[in-house]
Amino acid sequence: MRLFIAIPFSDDVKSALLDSMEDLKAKHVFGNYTREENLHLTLAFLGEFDDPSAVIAAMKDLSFPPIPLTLHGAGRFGDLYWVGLAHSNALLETVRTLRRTLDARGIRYDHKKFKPHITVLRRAVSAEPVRIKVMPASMTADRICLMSSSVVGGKRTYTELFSVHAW
Ligand code: 2AM
Repeated sequence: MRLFIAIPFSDDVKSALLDSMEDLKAKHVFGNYTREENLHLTLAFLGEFDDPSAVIAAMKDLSFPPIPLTLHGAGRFGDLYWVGLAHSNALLETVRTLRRTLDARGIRYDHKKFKPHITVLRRAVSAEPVRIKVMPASMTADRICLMSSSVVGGKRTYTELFSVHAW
């Protein structure tokens, strides 16, 4: 199964992200918008991995603080639009600890440098470059989740398999 580890968002943060998407739609930017229930912040992408219990065991070893998150900035990776986050030492330190824990257990993941971003639109098409409006929103993340990703009825669907809580 296709797995990743992510932080889920509060209703306030999701609502601010939906506002950004509505603003892009109003500016005639077309493409594959992220569905509200799929909004998340990925901390580690494991990809195809057939033993979620090994990942769950690794996550049980994890100790991390509550993580303050504030939406801040936005940008594009090619035709992918994202909303960013204000710098958070707690977030960066937690990702470091998570990756060390996965390494210690020999669990493979995508080692690309962590660039905190929330994808709001894929395969964007617009007549001209558009700035993404970011609405103010903050939360404190106190949960990290193991997610599986599959296509159900033609829709990309994320399912929470397990979660660990902040100290
Ligand atoms: P993205 O939003 O930038 O595509 C599920 O696919 C989650 O894992 C998404 O948040 C996705 O980021 C992230 N991810 C990170 N590395 C990935 C990779 N190599 N392939 C697919 N998804 C990846």
